Amino acid sequence: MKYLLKNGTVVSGEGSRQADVLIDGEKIVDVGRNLDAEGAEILDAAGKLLFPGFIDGHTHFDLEVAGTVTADDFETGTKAALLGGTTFVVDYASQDKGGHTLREGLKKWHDKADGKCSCDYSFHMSVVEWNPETEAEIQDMIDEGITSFKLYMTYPAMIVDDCDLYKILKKLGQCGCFAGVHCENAGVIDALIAEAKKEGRLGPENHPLVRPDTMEAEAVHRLLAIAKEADAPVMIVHLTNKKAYEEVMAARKKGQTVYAETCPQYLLLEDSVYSKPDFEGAVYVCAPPIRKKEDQDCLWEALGKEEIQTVATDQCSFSLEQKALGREDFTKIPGGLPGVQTRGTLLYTYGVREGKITEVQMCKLLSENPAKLYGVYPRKGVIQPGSDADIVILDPSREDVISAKTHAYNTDNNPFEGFKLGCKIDDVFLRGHHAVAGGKLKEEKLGTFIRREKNML
Ligand code: DUC
Ligand code: ZN
Repeated sequence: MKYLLKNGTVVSGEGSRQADVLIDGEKIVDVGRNLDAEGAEILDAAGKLLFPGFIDGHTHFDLEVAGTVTADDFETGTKAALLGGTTFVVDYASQDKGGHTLREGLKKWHDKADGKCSCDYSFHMSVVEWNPETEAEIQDMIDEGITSFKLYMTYPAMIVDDCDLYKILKKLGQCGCFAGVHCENAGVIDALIAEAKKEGRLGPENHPLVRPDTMEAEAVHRLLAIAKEADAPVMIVHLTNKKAYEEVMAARKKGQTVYAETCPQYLLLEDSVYSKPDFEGAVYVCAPPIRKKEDQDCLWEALGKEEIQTVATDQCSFSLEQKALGREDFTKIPGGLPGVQTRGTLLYTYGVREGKITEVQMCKLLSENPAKLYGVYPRKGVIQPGSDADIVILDPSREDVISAKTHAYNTDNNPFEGFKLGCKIDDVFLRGHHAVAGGKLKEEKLGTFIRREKNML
């Protein structure tokens, strides 16, 4: 099928320009002025922005958390993603503790995802145990197209200690790969939880108090010291606050390669949400928690200065019934929130329209940088001849409001409920398929597993 997108503004990491885009089959074949193509279906994109398909490097679909499983699996989750302009997700697969292999983890995630996805997909691999077999499997993962990894400094089922952290980072660095690391100080958080419970403080308003910014910053500092010793690049995933940001900047000043990711919830929500009445604070329970206004301001400023490389979502959704598992004890609330459907429209509305970032920077944050970091550039992340025809058409003249009543997630709550949007995404192309048209999903389950190269940012 051929499509000609006429008169839109094509956005890239270098700039925006008025151009037509010709799609033939799965690929973009031409970008330029006054293009013509016999037999092509023509779409008028005048007044609209054409972004390369958004890439979300941080999702959790079909994941077991706190004795339950995320409300969105790869089927519902990738539909919501595509409706929001995300054409490629990199979900977190995981090894299990107790002598299990990375290969078993990868198979498990392929079983969850294959044949179910409506956008393209890949996996990072979470390493939770380190031994000679796991070490040998790193190359196996790379051969399977899994070129990025994840490490946790918190959560009993996932945590690796500093000794293993050093060894794993060193190995990954030697292989030309990097890990995204969840940075929170597990020991102090455990102590703060024990104190809260002893004092009978069991509501969701205690969640941010037991996972303070200082304990994220401490873990970032420690991680970066270990990474320096291991001579390895790392990414801080879901960076939430000013103190942790300052640790990143201090390490970079000393010459370290440190990438940073943040998420819309840390840019747009404040920790007062945890004190909402009637247990509504549970909706916002995620780790690390939502922080304060000064942290938001710091993150926006960092985005404007291009000190943060990508905005992902940490998509991890639960129904209110699932959140209620922690009604008597906030530590039992399954942690996570949905976000894949609204990342682009939120970033455009509250970032670009408010002058905090430019549309070019938005393109870098959502498309170009993640494509490079996750080794799929220039196949993805750019609108140019030869690239996959993954294209988001964003209309800046439309308005919308986020609501759980209309969203595509398999949940009855949305942390951005009531947020006004100053744009709309009505059309999305996935590898040349006009999969979202008129704001509706027209073609499902076209997603393919993408084998990735190594980081090229
Ligand atoms: N944080 C969450 O809130 N949920 C899933 C994983 C994570 O790191
Ligand atoms: Zn996560």
